[in-house]
Amino acid sequence: MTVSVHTDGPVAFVEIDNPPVNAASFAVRAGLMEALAQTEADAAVRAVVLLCAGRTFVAGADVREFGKPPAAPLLPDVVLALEGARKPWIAALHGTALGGGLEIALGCAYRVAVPEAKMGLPEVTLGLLPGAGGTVRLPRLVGPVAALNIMASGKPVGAARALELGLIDAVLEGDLRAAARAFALDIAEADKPVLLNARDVPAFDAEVLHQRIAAIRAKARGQNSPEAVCEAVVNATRMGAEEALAAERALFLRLKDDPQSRALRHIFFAERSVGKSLAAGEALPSEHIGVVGGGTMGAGIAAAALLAGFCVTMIERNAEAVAAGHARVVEVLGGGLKRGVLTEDAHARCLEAFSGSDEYGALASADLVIEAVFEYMDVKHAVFKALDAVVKPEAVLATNTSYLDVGMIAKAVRKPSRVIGLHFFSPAHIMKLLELVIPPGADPDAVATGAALGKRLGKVTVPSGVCDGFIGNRIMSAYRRACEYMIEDGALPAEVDQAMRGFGFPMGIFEMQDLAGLDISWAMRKRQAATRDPAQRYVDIADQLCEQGRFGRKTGRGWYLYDGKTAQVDPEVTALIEATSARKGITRVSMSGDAIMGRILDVMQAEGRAILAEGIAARAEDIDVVMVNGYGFPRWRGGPMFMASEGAEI
Ligand code: 3H9
Repeated sequence: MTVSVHTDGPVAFVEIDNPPVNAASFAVRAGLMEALAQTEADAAVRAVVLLCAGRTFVAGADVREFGKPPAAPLLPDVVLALEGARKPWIAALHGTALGGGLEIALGCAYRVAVPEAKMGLPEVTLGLLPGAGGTVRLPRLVGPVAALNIMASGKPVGAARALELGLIDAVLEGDLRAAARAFALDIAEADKPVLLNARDVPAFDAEVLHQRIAAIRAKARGQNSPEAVCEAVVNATRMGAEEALAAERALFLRLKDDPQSRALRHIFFAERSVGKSLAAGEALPSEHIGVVGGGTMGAGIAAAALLAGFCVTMIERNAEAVAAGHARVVEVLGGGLKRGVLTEDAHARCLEAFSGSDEYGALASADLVIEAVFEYMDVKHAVFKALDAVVKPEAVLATNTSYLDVGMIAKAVRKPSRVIGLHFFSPAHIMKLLELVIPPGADPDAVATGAALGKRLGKVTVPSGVCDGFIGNRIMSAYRRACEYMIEDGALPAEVDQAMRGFGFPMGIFEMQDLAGLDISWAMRKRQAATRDPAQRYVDIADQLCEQGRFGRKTGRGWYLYDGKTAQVDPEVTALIEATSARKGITRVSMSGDAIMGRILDVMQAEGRAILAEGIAARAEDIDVVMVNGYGFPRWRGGPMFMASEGAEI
């Protein structure tokens, strides 16, 4: 039974059991209606406790049902029916009461929760708004400003904060069932609280609400759901409940069929299914992680591992480099403490679990070592040879290379099958994406160990085969090249960047290069010059900038001129670009923003198709997950391959 009723004296327990996350699918909705009828009809029942089996209270509507025709009873009607019960219902929350789950709880007369429970309305992250009365009931319960913050951010609040806000009535310690029963007996004889729908919105500061709405609109960058959330909250403050519920329903239905929501749902499921088809291997237990290299990347990886509870040993060439690497990690952890994402205790534990050394022997007990040194094959080989001499025979060895052949690197060790690639993105303790690079012949246990590490670090871990740049950097190289062609053919960097921002990227490719620094890729291009195919078109504008010492933001000049953090178009760069086109005999033709972005998208999709055909990515969805989580592709567009499959236009 998906929903069962069990009576214990005057208290009835209605329990939902719909693994994995108790989503409010058809069987749950129908079961709740039956449970309501049964408990209303049972004269012995004075109060009803609604709770869930398994790891969580209802985590939302069943998103998988959104592509199908709706089947009655619909969730808004179920919530209305619960709200109309003659007997008090008490929602007893544990895990994550999200979306439609929290809306069910809002239909109950009371809400109680265990201290660890979290509550939220994350619909906006799926391109939706709460559609089962949440936009109407939450503002009436906690006030419109707090309700707007919860709905527009999509972020859950903890039980303590929920109690402060008045979202729940009590935090219950100990066994939830027993504590909720005691709560039910306490309130069974009291008058039922006034229905949320019958209440007025509490007094609020209209100016504050308008400022919040303006800030949300400014941040939405083309997304429709934040705007709909704002509209619904304003409705809740101006309309009676019935009218506001009808308006919410209309907004919800419009958003459900909006391509933005389809795209966000696509990414939601793509992220959860990525890597599931990997060959079965057994992850080796890992507690001690080694990191070779204490630069920005190595320090970020070390910090990420410490934050996830690992012991970390960092290796550098000499005592001075060890100290510098150590300082970088300490700085990252200190930042976490300052921002409040780390408690004092957790911060102290991280520092205690961290050590540095200039002796590879310190890695003798490491279960997994990640190398993050310079991108030169001979340097990598030296590191892997040194590791091979000291680590346990079963330890997994990983390289964080961004583009070198992982199979070639593996040749430095006696058992190459234990070598994999773990390609992190900078800053490694923040960026969600991890490419798990699998060279031919890799041991499935080593691969499973890398995947398990990614999971524990909270990363979205995407398997990739070996090729130049793997999935993400290979696609980025392709569209960067296309952008260089476009500036030689007639567009200007600011026009390309503007087109990308307009599409939804947080920044354009040229701004991004200025931020990262132009010198590293310049050095790489110089190394590759001898092997470059002379027949292939080559744009040397970036080289010319570097020759003038224009390395990007850090030198105050790159593709743009910088005054502090503000980028300005530099007429000298424009002149240099125009002179280059003239030197090559190219008649410059200007391009519209749509034409620029259309070209970028075409190139991304063509490279994505090649990556799939070569088996570098297992699925088109994986490419979308990479582009969205590592390269700023707007999530609400679903990724380049999703756009291609939908025939979507810019
Ligand atoms: C909504 O409620 C609309 C209403 O306002 C109005 C209605 C009219 N549906 O993430 P995990 C699956 S919109 C279907 O790996 P975790 C997921 O695909 C919804 N399936 O676990 C995966 O399946 P599989 C608002 C769902 O412990 C499995 O559950 N709610 C749903 O890391 C485990 O997921 C949300 O947006 C769903 N709603 O995290 C909450 N949710 O095993 C979305 C999960 O086959 N969910 N699945 O791969 C989450 O944020 C996380 O899943 C949660 C658990 C925090 C609950």
